[in-house]
Amino acid sequence: MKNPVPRTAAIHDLSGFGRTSLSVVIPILSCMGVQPCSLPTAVLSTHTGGFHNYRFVDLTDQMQSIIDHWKEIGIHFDAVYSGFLGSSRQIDIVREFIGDFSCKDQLILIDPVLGDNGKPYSTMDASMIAQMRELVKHADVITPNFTEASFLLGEPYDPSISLEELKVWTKRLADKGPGKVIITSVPVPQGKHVSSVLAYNAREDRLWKVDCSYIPAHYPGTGDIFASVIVGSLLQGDSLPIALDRAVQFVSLAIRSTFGYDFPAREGVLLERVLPSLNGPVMASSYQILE
Ligand code: PXL
Repeated sequence: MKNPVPRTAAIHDLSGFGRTSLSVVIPILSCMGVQPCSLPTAVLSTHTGGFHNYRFVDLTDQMQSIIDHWKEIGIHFDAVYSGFLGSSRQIDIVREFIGDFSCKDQLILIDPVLGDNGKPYSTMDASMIAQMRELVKHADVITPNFTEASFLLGEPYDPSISLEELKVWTKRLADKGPGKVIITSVPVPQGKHVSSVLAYNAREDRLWKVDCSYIPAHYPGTGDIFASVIVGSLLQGDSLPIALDRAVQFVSLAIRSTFGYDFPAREGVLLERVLPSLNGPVMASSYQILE
């Protein structure tokens, strides 16, 4: 039976303070008319970006038990969406989950949360990066940032990379399995105040780019917000370039609405202020077709 509202498994941590992971995934998906079913990977007092002495309760053992119950009641998911994973074992669990809950026309989006600005997050290690390289083979869509793309490909992090080389990166990532590859926070060497998002659709051999004006502030959680809008948009039936546009516009609006307030960036963007805009029509379209 078809779900009256599209339903996604949302496999992320729950960080109580700081607007990342499930704290942003749930409101965004609900707002976009998608039912998020949370499979929490860990509970943290705060996310790990900019907070010290955070508490981290690993839920690896509980995850399997929750999944077993979901299997017993036979839940059908229109999408499986994973983000921050807390341990190597969890990466295996997500791979098994994808196999066990697989069904026709399902969307599998893996956001390979590993690091940013050239560095892995404090909870990541080399074996988790190696396993993530395996996990992404099972996705339809992946949304690494530029740092994560370099980790997945085993390439050095070099912000002076050329667009030609980046095009090769998107295709090499697609060769691993995902038909759609979106790389965010791509540096633009000649543009001081812009970064780009690239998206490649392997089936159509088509590449899109959206430029974003750069604001000199870094807010944790924007990658989770971006990927959540992509999930919501694709489940609403949008094309890849429109999903890309909507996600870029929403993240830009969230950052612009936040910048200028005098509070610590580690608290994240003021999501609550901009959430209603997700229900508006797609206003502007700024994607460029590169190939
Ligand atoms: O937004 C990515 C993310 C998710 N979950 C946790 C994090 C981070 C990034 O810092 O620390 C716990």
